[in-house]
Amino acid sequence: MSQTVGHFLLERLVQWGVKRIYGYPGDGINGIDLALPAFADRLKYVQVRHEEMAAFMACAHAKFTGEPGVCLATSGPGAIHLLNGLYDAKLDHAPVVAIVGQAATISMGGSYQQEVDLQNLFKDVAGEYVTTVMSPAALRHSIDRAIRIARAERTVTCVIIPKDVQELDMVAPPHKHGAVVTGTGFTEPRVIPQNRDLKRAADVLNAGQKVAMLVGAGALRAAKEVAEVADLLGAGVAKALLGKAVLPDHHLWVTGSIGLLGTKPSWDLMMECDTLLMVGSSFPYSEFLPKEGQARGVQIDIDGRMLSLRYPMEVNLCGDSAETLRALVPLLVRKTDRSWREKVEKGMGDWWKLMDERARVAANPINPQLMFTELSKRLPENAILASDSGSAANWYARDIKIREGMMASLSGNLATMGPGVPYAIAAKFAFPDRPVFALVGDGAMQMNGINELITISKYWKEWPDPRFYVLVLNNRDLNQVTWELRAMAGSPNVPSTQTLPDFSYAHYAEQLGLAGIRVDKAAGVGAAWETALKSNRPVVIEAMVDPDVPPLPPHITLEQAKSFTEALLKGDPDARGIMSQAFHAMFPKKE
Ligand SMILES: Cc1ncc(C[n+]2csc(CCOP(=O)(O)OP(=O)(O)O)c2C)c(N)n1
Ligand SMILES: [Mg+2]
Repeated sequence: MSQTVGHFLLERLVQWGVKRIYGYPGDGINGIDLALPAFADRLKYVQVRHEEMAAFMACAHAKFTGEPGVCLATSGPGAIHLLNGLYDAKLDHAPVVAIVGQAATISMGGSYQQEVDLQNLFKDVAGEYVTTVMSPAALRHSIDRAIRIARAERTVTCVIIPKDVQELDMVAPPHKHGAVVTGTGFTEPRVIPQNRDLKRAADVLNAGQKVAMLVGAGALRAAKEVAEVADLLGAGVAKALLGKAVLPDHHLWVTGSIGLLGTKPSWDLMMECDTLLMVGSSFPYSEFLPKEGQARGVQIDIDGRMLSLRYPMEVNLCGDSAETLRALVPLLVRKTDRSWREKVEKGMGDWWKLMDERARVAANPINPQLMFTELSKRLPENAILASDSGSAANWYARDIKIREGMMASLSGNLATMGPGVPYAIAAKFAFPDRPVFALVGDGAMQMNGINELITISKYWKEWPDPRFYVLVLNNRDLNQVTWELRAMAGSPNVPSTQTLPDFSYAHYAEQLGLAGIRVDKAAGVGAAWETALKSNRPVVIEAMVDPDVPPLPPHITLEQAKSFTEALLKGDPDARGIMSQAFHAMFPKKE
């Protein structure tokens, strides 16, 4: 029986093991969409509200499962809408394949309606592989290569299919000169550095007396090995944002997040260490790493391009994190002097107490940190968390204690607003029996989240387990940037750009048939979480939080403190509230 190109495309995706596509229709992909019903039992189509969300979901699918995510959008506007989500995937090294339509081959080059130079548009974001399928015989290799390259390079690839080609009869590549004959399948290789380099690395690590480790997304599947090496080296371990789920936070030698959203113990760890072992991270802010020359460095990364990128390393090991650490273990000598690690643990013990105190500082009406510490205590087993960018990312980074078996992610390198809710949706589709949490600011909700609540209302009854929670921080402000303006630029608040219109997120959720909980008193925070966790349907928890609680960097530099004070002196309209909040946060009073 003859088969169209559109039909073969879906069949090939199934052969590659793809189970779900995130998409939005348009006449540029009708030839693909028409074939979808024939695959209903093998390929789930998730209809989103905006193509950018489809790309975020494909990205989150890749981040949470390790499999490539697939998104499908029409030509012109649909393809353009994908871009931000695709960049999120590219920057965080998540394998994502974008399939997009194009004007018909008979009209291409004719300045035709919805005709955009897609090959050029995607050239940067899908730089490793973007191709336009001009003939049915070229489809097979195009899709095979797009998926294989996305996986092998951990990046974004794109297949553009003109609409008339989608409707043509499929033709297998002929057995003749000029044909490209490809197959499916990819398995990860085992990549381990040379023995001599492992030995050099071990020598550096064995010589150190104060070893700091920094782990990122590349170490997510190497938890056991990271813990074993850290124990041998008596090291403290800081976690880059994307590596939050590498290790549970109950170990006091885990110093949590690093950087502007980091902890003081991570800062101290880096400033005082004599040796740095970095595993699977491209954490960008070098000023939070040791000063050049202070520490001897060893780095492990599967991607040779990422080595010695943030700190000049003495030994650069190109290899898989788990395999390389395992190969290092027999070469390491267990440090008998544990005083460095004990110091780290003491610092972390104090830090957790401080976090708890900061969360309990009274605010008007709710201190946002309290939402996170109260959630942290109650997080169900195997929870999956997705944070948005904004102040939520600070509290997510510092106040949520990850436990074993949990997963957590966000937009790390692009740090874009808007992925919180779509990431959580993709997590739920990938792991329908696990509880999923989106932690989102009101700006990000207004940008994307409230629209994707409609997607949740469309699909949640299909989920065998309804546990799905969206925390909205309603502060009527683009607060993270408001603080950046204050702390970095020394400018006063700019209400015309920063203040957000109010919106009733909880009521809106109810209107969609979801549960809505609005909490506006600190005393009600614990109870709000308890009620939410018992809900028989997805819940939006709208928390009325105080925009004057400062997401202070772990170490306020003199410069930042100065511009902060100047902003207040120049008549920032919120000056009094901020002043009192900053004061309490820095010098919390014991209750
Ligand atoms: C697409 C995009 N636009 C703008 C920014 C800059 N930005 C980063 S955080 C932020 C504020 C987020 O506000 P909201 O979601 O309300 O969270 P809040 O910080 O108020 O808790 C902005 C504007 C961004 N990162 N991404
Ligand atoms: Mg806000």
